[in-house]
Amino acid sequence: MPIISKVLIANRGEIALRVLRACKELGIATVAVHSTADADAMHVRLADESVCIGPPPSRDSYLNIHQIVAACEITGADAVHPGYGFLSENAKFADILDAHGITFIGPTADHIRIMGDKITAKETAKALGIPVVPGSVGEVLPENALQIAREIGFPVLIKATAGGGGRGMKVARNEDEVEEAVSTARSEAAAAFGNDAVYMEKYLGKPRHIEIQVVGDGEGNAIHLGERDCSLQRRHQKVWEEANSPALNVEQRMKIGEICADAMRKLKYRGAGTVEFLYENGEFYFIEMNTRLQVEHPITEAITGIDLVHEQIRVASGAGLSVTQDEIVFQGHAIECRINAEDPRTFVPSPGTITHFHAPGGLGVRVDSGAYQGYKIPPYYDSLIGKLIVHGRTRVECMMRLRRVLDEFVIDGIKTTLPLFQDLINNQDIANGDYDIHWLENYLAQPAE
Ligand code: MV4
Repeated sequence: MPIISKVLIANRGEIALRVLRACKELGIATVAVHSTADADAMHVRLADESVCIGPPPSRDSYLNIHQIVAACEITGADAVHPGYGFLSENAKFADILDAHGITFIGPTADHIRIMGDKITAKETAKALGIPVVPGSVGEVLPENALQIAREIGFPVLIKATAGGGGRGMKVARNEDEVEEAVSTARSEAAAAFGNDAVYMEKYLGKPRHIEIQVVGDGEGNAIHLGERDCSLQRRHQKVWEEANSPALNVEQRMKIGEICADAMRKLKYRGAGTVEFLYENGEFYFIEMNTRLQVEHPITEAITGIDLVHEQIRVASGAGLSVTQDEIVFQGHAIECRINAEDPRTFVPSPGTITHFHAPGGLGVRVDSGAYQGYKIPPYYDSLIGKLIVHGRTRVECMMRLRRVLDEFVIDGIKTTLPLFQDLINNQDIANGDYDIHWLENYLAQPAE
C-alpha cells in the first residue's frame, strides 16, 4: 500500500488551492510548484513548501515532467496530484512517476491511454455496456467513408481519435460533403495531434451535454455521484454547470449512473472520472471519458457532501472509497459559474491587477479562487480566476441565492464574466432549464439588450 505523507501539486490557480485544502484536512504535507510568473500566487503561499520549476510558458514549467520529478526528489514528496489540464491526462507522466516510485493520484497509465484514444474509448465503453452514439466501428478510411456515412444516415460528424473536447470535428450534411469533410478532418488531425485517424458518428442536432461523475478504487469497487449538466458553453469552454440536470428525473439519473458505475467496476477503474454523454430525446449517447478531476466537480460535492479530492487520495493510497453507493444521498441543487478574467461578451482575456476583491458568503455559497486584492493575473495561462458554487434545497432556491450572491461579488481592475451571469440569472430559458449545447452561443449572437 503506497503511503502518502507529502503531496506535490503539479498545478496552479484555484485547483492547486483546492487540492492543497484536501491534503491539509487529511494531515498530508504539501509541496507547491510554480513558474517564475506565479511566485506571488496563493497556492504557493499556502503550501508547506514550494519549488520554482521554470519560466512562464507552461511547456517549460507546469508541463515539464523532468522538473516536476526533480521537485519531488528534492522535497521528498511521495505522491503527485495533477489537478486538471496540464499533465493530468498524460499517460507518460503517470508511467514516469511510477518508475520513480512516486504515486500518481489518478488512474493507471493504461486507463489514461485507453480513454485518450477516442476510438478505443468508445469501443471500451460499448463493450462495458454504456450506450454510445451510433457510428463507425473503429477508424474511417477515405475509401470507405461514403459507404459508412450512408449506413449511419445524414448528417454525420467526423472526429479525430486523438482529439476530444471538440477539436478536429467536421460535419457532413449529405453525400457530396463526405469526401472533403473526411480529408479535411484527417489533415487537421495529422497537423494538430500527429495522428490522422478519424471516426464517424451520427450528428446529433440539439443535445444537452450531461456527464456522470464516477470514482473507483482500482479493485472492482466503484460509485457514481450523479450527473452534471454542462450544456451552457461557448467554443467548448463551459460557462455554467448544474447538478442535477434540469432535464433528468430520479429514475433516469440512477439508471445511467448505475450503468457507468458498473462499467467502472468491470474496468477496475481507479480514481475519479467523468463519463460524458450527449442527451437527446430521452436517450444517452457516450462521447468521451475524462480520467481526471474536473473543473466543475464542486457542484457534485455540494449535492452529495462527498469530497472528491479526499476520495482520490484515499483510492490512490489503497485505502478504498469512504462510501458505498447506497450511502450516497443527493440533496438539493447546485450551480457553478466560472469566473474568467475575460470580457463578458467577447471572452477576450483581460489579465492585469485586481484592485478590489470581495467574495460573497452565506449559507450554500462556495468560492474556489486563488485571487485576492492586489493579485496580478499573469497573461500566460487559462483565464479562469475563480468558481462560484451555490447550493440550495431546490433549483428555484439555488437560483434565488445565486442572484443575491452575484450582487455581492466584487472584482475590480479587470474585466470578468460576472456580468454575463447577472444576465443569465434573469433569463427565462435559464429559469426554465430549457437549453441545449447551442443555447449560449445563440444567445451571445443576439445584440445585448
Ligand atoms: C458530437 C455532437 C453532435 N453529435 N457528437 C464536442 C466536444 C466533444 N467532446 C464532442 N462534441 C460534440 N460531439 C455527435 N455525434 C456535438 C458536439 C458538440 C458539443 C458537445 C458537448 C458540449 C458542447 C458541444 C458544442 C458543440 C458540439
